[in-house]
Amino acid sequence: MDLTDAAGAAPMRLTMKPTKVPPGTVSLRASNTGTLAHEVVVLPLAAGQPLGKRPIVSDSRVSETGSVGEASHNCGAGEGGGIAPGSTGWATLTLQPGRYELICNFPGHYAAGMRAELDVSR
Ligand SMILES: [Cu+2]
Repeated sequence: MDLTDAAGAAPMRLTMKPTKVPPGTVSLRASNTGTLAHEVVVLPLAAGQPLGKRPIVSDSRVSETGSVGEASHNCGAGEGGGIAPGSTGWATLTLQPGRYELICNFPGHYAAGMRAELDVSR
Protein backbone atom coordinates (compact mmCIF):
# COMPACT_ATOMS: atom_id res chain seq x y z
CA MET A 1 0.00 0.00 0.00
CA ASP A 2 1.04 3.50 -0.68
CA LEU A 3 0.81 6.50 1.63
CA THR A 4 0.92 9.81 -0.17
CA ASP A 5 0.55 13.48 0.46
CA ALA A 6 1.69 16.47 -1.46
CA ALA A 7 2.86 19.88 -0.45
CA GLY A 8 0.04 22.29 -1.04
CA ALA A 9 -3.62 21.58 -1.48
CA ALA A 10 -3.58 18.08 -2.95
CA PRO A 11 -5.39 15.55 -0.75
CA MET A 12 -3.60 12.91 1.25
CA ARG A 13 -4.27 9.39 0.12
CA LEU A 14 -3.88 5.82 1.23
CA THR A 15 -4.06 3.36 -1.63
CA MET A 16 -3.67 -0.39 -1.52
CA LYS A 17 -3.40 -3.35 -3.80
CA PRO A 18 -5.12 -5.73 -3.68
CA THR A 19 -8.26 -4.45 -1.95
CA LYS A 20 -9.58 -7.93 -1.25
CA VAL A 21 -7.73 -10.77 0.47
CA PRO A 22 -8.71 -14.17 1.91
CA PRO A 23 -9.10 -14.45 5.69
CA GLY A 24 -6.20 -15.64 7.80
CA THR A 25 -2.68 -14.34 7.95
CA VAL A 26 -2.29 -11.12 6.04
CA SER A 27 1.00 -9.27 5.60
CA LEU A 28 0.77 -5.64 4.77
CA ARG A 29 3.56 -3.38 3.65
CA ALA A 30 3.10 0.37 3.71
CA SER A 31 5.40 2.56 1.64
CA ASN A 32 5.41 6.24 2.37
CA THR A 33 5.92 8.14 -0.86
CA GLY A 34 4.78 11.41 0.65
CA THR A 35 6.56 14.25 2.38
CA LEU A 36 5.18 13.73 5.91
CA ALA A 37 5.24 10.82 8.34
CA HIS A 38 2.27 8.47 8.11
CA GLU A 39 0.95 5.21 9.53
CA VAL A 40 -1.62 2.53 8.81
CA VAL A 41 -4.15 1.46 11.44
CA VAL A 42 -6.54 -1.40 10.65
CA LEU A 43 -10.05 -0.88 12.02
CA PRO A 44 -13.07 -3.14 11.47
CA LEU A 45 -16.08 -1.72 9.65
CA ALA A 46 -19.49 -2.74 10.98
CA ALA A 47 -22.09 -3.99 8.51
CA GLY A 48 -23.33 -1.01 6.58
CA GLN A 49 -20.80 1.36 8.13
CA PRO A 50 -19.58 3.71 5.42
CA LEU A 51 -15.96 4.50 4.75
CA GLY A 52 -14.62 7.81 5.95
CA LYS A 53 -17.39 8.65 8.42
CA ARG A 54 -15.69 7.95 11.75
CA PRO A 55 -16.15 10.80 14.21
CA ILE A 56 -13.14 12.93 14.99
CA VAL A 57 -12.84 12.50 18.75
CA SER A 58 -9.84 14.50 19.88
CA ASP A 59 -6.63 15.98 18.59
CA SER A 60 -8.04 15.76 15.03
CA ARG A 61 -7.88 11.97 15.26
CA VAL A 62 -10.44 9.17 15.33
CA SER A 63 -10.83 6.48 17.98
CA GLU A 64 -8.63 3.42 17.50
CA THR A 65 -10.85 1.27 19.69
CA GLY A 66 -11.20 -2.13 18.05
CA SER A 67 -7.99 -1.82 16.08
CA VAL A 68 -6.72 -5.19 14.92
CA GLY A 69 -3.21 -3.97 14.23
CA GLU A 70 -1.08 -1.30 12.70
CA ALA A 71 1.99 -0.57 10.68
CA SER A 72 3.57 2.56 12.11
CA HIS A 73 7.15 1.51 12.76
CA ASN A 74 9.66 3.26 10.54
CA CYS A 75 11.48 0.55 8.59
CA GLY A 76 10.13 -2.10 10.93
CA ALA A 77 7.17 -4.22 11.96
CA GLY A 78 4.14 -3.26 13.97
CA GLU A 79 3.64 -0.21 16.13
CA GLY A 80 5.97 2.74 16.23
CA GLY A 81 6.11 6.47 15.97
CA GLY A 82 5.28 6.69 12.29
CA ILE A 83 6.70 5.79 8.91
CA ALA A 84 9.06 8.46 7.61
CA PRO A 85 8.89 9.81 4.06
CA GLY A 86 10.64 7.43 1.69
CA SER A 87 10.47 4.57 4.19
CA THR A 88 8.34 1.50 4.72
CA GLY A 89 6.58 -0.14 7.64
CA TRP A 90 4.89 -3.50 7.78
CA ALA A 91 2.70 -5.76 9.88
CA THR A 92 1.47 -9.33 9.85
CA LEU A 93 -2.12 -9.65 11.04
CA THR A 94 -4.69 -12.38 11.41
CA LEU A 95 -7.90 -11.09 9.85
CA GLN A 96 -11.36 -12.56 10.18
CA PRO A 97 -13.78 -12.23 7.28
CA GLY A 98 -15.31 -8.78 7.04
CA ARG A 99 -14.70 -5.23 5.92
CA TYR A 100 -11.89 -3.14 7.32
CA GLU A 101 -10.99 0.48 7.07
CA LEU A 102 -7.26 1.15 6.84
CA ILE A 103 -6.48 4.63 7.96
CA CYS A 104 -3.71 7.03 8.83
CA ASN A 105 -4.52 8.49 12.23
CA PHE A 106 -1.96 11.23 12.38
CA PRO A 107 -3.78 14.45 13.33
CA GLY A 108 -5.96 15.58 10.45
CA HIS A 109 -4.90 12.85 8.03
CA TYR A 110 -8.09 10.75 8.24
CA ALA A 111 -10.24 13.79 7.55
CA ALA A 112 -7.89 14.73 4.71
CA GLY A 113 -8.64 11.45 2.97
CA MET A 114 -6.17 8.87 4.24
CA ARG A 115 -8.45 5.85 4.38
CA ALA A 116 -9.26 2.86 2.21
CA GLU A 117 -11.40 -0.24 2.46
CA LEU A 118 -10.05 -3.76 2.62
CA ASP A 119 -12.46 -6.63 2.10
CA VAL A 120 -11.51 -9.91 3.72
CA SER A 121 -13.43 -12.77 2.21
CA ARG A 122 -12.95 -16.07 0.42
CU1 LIG B 1 -0.94 10.30 7.29
